[in-house]
Formats: sequence, C-alpha cells, structure tokens
Amino acid sequence: MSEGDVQPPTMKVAEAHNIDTFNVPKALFDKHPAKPHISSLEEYQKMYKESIEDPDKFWGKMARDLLTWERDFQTVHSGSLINGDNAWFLEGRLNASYNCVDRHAFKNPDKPAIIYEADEPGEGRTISYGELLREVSKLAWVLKQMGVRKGDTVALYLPMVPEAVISFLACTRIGAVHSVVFAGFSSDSLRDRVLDANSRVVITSDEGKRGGKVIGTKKIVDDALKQCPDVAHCLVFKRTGADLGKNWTPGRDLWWHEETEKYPSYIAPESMSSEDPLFLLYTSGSTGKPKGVMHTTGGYLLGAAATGKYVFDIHDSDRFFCGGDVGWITGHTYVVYAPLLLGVATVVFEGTPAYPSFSRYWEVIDKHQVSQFYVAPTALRLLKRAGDSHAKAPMKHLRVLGSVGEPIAAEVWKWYFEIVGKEEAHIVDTYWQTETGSHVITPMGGVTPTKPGSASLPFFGIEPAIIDPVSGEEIHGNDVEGVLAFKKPWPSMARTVWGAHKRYMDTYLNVYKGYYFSGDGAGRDHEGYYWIRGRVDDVVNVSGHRLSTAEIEAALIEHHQVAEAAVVGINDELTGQAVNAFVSLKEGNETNDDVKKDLVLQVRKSIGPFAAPKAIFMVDDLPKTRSGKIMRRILRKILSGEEDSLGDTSTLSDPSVVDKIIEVVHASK
Ligand code: 6R9
Repeated sequence: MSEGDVQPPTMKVAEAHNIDTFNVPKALFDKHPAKPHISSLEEYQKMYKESIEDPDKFWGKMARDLLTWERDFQTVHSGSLINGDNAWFLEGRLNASYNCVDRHAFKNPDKPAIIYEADEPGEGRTISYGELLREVSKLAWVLKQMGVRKGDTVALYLPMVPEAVISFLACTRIGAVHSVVFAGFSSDSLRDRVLDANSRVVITSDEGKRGGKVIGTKKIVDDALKQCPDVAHCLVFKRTGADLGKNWTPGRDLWWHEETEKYPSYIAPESMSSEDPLFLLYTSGSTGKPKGVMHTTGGYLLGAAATGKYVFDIHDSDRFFCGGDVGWITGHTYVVYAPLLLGVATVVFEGTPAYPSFSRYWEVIDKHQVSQFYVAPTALRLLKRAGDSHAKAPMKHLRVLGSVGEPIAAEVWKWYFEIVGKEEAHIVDTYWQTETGSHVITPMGGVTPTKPGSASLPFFGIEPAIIDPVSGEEIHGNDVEGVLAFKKPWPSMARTVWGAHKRYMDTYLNVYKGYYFSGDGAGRDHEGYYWIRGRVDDVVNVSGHRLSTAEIEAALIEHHQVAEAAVVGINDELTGQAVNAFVSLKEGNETNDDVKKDLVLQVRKSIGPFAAPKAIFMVDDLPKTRSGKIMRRILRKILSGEEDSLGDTSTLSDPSVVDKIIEVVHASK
C-alpha cells in the first residue's frame, strides 16, 4: 500500500513512525463538505480530558447541544458503578421521536430521512422528514387505540423496511418501550422475549424478502403467539401481499394499512423523563437465558448523537448507511437513532451483500451518494473473497468506513481501506456492546490515526481499565494485557436487565467492584491504543452475532435423544467464529447422520438459523471434572489441533474420554 497519500504525521501517536499507523487520508479533507467536527488529535485529547475531569460539565453541555429538551435538567449525573444506580439528566424531560423527527421536519420537511433500498434493486423509496412525522404519528395513534400506554412494552418482529423505523419511533412517541426481536430468531425465541417483556402488542409483516428469498414472518409470529395468551393485538405490515390463509386470528390481527388510515397525521409527543426506559434489547450472556438489556431515554440518545457526530463525523448533507439489522444494537443506534437525531438520511437496506451480486453494497453506496458506511467484518470477508472486481463503483462521497461487532483482521482492514475506500476514506474500527449503547473505544472520524486491528482510543467520558483477571487488580501503564473494564459511568450505559437487576449487577458491576466489566479481553499497547482480543466468557461471535454457548447447549439438550452437549466457538475464516458441538446420546440411541441433521434443526428451531452448529461431533462421553463440570477448554484445544498442549487432564473424572474424542474429531477431517 502506498503511504504517500497521507497527512504529514503532526500527531503524537504517529510520531513513533510505527509502519502500521495510518493517518487520516488527505483526500478525505478534499471531499469534506466543511471540516471534521474535531480539528485535530490534540483537540480530541483536550475534549477527552475535560470529559474525564469534569464529566458533569462536559455531558451537560453536550446534552444541551445535541438534544432538544422540553424541560431542562439540573442534575447531570447521580449514582455510581458500585451501587448500580446511575442516572443522567435527572429532571430533564424530552421525547425521542421529537428529537429524531419533529425538530428536523419543522426545519426542512422535504429533506430525506429514510432511503429505503429494497431487496430487489430498483425497488424502494425515499421518505422525507415531513412524511416520517406523519407516518410515525399515525402509527402512534394506532398503538394508543390498541391500549398501549406509557411504559408498556411493544414487541417488533420486522424485516428491514422503513416501517421498522416508523415502529421504533411510534413507540417512543407515546412513551412505549420497544422490544425489537431480530426477525431471524425462531418462534420459540420470539415467544420467550414476548413473555419476558410482557408485551401485549406485536408489530410484524406478512412476509419478508431477503436475498431473493421469501421469509414467512407472520407464520413464525403465529407459532410464537400460540403460547402468549396476553398478546391482545398483532399489527401486520403488508410487505409482499401473500395470502396468509389460516395465519390470521380475527380480532387479534390487524392490518397496518387499514389501521393507520383511520387516524390523523399528527399526535403530540409524550413528555418523558430522561430516565424513562426507551427500549429493551435481548442479548446473550454466559448463561442460557437471554437478558433484556434496558436503555433509558436521555442518556442513550445522547450517546447515539454524540458518537454519530464525532465518530462518523456526520454533517448536515451526509447520507448514512449502516448495513446492520435493526434487530441488533448496531441497527438500533446507527440505522435508527444516530442519523435521525442528527437530521441526516439513513439507508434502510432490506437485502444481503450478495444479492443479486457481490456488488450490491457498493452500488447502493454509489447510487445514494453515501458518505459513511458501517458494517461487520464478516460481510467484508465474504466480499473480499468474492474478488475486487465487484467493488469497482467509485463511491466518491465516502469519507468514513466503519467496522463493528468483531475484531477486523489487518488484511481485511487494508482491503476495506484500499479497495472500498480507494484510500480516500477513514476506517473506524468501533468497539462497543449492546450494554454500552454506543461506541466506547473507537477512532474519531477524520481525526485519529489508526492501526489495523486496533479500536484505538476511548470515546469521551470512557475511562478504560485493563484488569488482571487472576488478582482482580487494575494494571496501570502501557504495554499490558488483561480484561477490559470501564472506571466511570457514561450516559448511554444500560441501566438494568429487565426484571433482573441482580443479574445486571452480577454480570457487569459486581465482577470487579467499582468497574463495569465488558466480558472482553484486551491489550493496551505502548501508545495507549486498545486491542480487543475477544470474549473471555462463554459467548461466541458468529458473523458478528452474539451467541451464548449455554443457550445452544440448552437447545441441543431439548432433543429427546440427547444426554449431554458441549458447545465451543472455534476460529472460522469466513464467520469469525463457528459453533461446534459435542453431543452424547442417551443410551440405546444410535449415532447417524439423521440425528445430526435433527440436532441442527433443533437449534434452528429453538434459537434461529444463524446459531446452527457448523459441525457436530457425536461422542460417548464429554471431558468432565470430578464435580461434573464440562471442560470446554479441552474441546477447544482438540478442535484447533493443539492436542499436545491440553494441560493437566488428570483432574478429569475419566481421562480416557479425551483420546476417544480426539479420534472422533480426526475421523471427521
Ligand atoms: C456492537 C455489538 C458485543 C461484543 C463485544 C465484543 C465484540 C464488538 C468489536 C468487537 C472487536 C470490535 N465486538 N465490536 N470486538 N472489535 N470493534 O457488536 O454489540 O452484539 O452486544 O456484541 O462484540 O466481543 O463484547 P453486541
């Protein structure tokens, strides 16, 4: 790669002349509509220092600059990490949909808000801020008429269509709490989430379209709702017009288009307290049951707006495209909230990067003159493998290219920079989580010199700590490795796990007292740059989807022939990690390919297709300690060919199982 086209190294961290440090390409400044919101690394450092030394002053100003408050706040922050009672902008009142829609619609009603790019190229439409206000208002009326009240949860199970965004905003307009379930989840998963959140209304579509395939969305919802007696209404958006036949329950099921046309195109936004819940989003942890992570209004919105502004360097005329699904946190914060809070157009992309060809993303970027693009490395690996010829589109408006969800390998980073960005865009590798609400370790768009594979430096207000997992002590200084934690509360941190505050405390705040524990391993290099090493708990990351091994094991054990199951994540060239399962059957059952197929189906049914094991090994017994704990570490080592370094196996209740498992794994290769 040529280093000629980069800014002179005026910045401190670049002074080390580490060949792996890339400065912001000069071409970015040439095509910038003005200049980046942060003028230099020094300005970032100055702002960062203020945010750490006087967070109340920093966030108070930021909150007033970026959000419109119906009533101002007096207290910027209260509570602590020790007590787990953090609250932000206490007396403040505001409404999320007002901040995302009304204030922009008043200024410029014709400005595009949503650019809908449908699964079939050429289909889709653009929705202006004025229209968005009308659509959101009508749907808000519908929800109200269905009996949804402030504080009630509404489940959303929708494909990537503008109506998904409209649904988010309609909920927030009346103070309802959205609980979005990724439309790739199975009916069982949807059922569990509807029940846990006690949602009485579900919004869905007749079908979905993705990569040229039709998905029977409503049918999945019907299956889920068989066991959700409290759901009073299911509102169905007509996406394909398919004949739903028996999949319709009169009285409960209502058509979106029939209901919305009954109501006025304006409803006043509900006044919400800053700490009122904005949404729940279920995520996987080390235990089987997914957690309903709860975010609140003021703090979360501020995190979204501030990172949109400073990390993606969003300016008024920009067009933002996040390829994530609204069913995950990335879609929540960066398809919906960040771009709309900042009043720019957001691309809602229904399709896949491979349909109708591997050029699809790049054509969308070109066609809509996208200035910021955001995607997970898994998609980039697929597209890189497909070949550079697919990425010929000039994409000349691109300034910032984001990466999220998993570590990005240096070759993939370079491919993104050279082939997609034509060395004219800044790559930002953004590290964050469902629980952090918005970016926590990330370069600042147009500012931070970057190193491929490092998420670089903390966002404002974030004080990272590297902790020694053995002693539990913080390790100070640079050139250190450990687990990653944060020392200070920040506005967009999750406040609790729905109905399980103790679980919230035990998972995040009680692990290392006084710190928020991320669950990731990380290193801080000699220049203070952070390198995320991946999860240290039983969470696997498949194609950027966060899965719990315990949850997959629980699904396998549901199968009547299964005695025991152990699931591990192993490195995979395409998906980052892949799910591998070891299963032993109950006595009297025979191992054959049909059983394996059945087990894959079982996981698809109880979680969703994306969680299906890539390989299943049928074994007589699993390596267990004398107290019955499955030693997954040994399974992981066998799979990665490290049989020579299994460590001490003498503590196993039956050490001979190890050789038998090695045999099974070898035979399958
Ligand atoms: C936003 C999102 C969170 C987990 C997180 C970590 C991994 C996210 C990353 C990254 C390396 C990055 N992760 N971003 N790892 N580099 N830039 O993905 O949220 O689904 O909750 O997953 O994803 O392991 O702990 P979520």
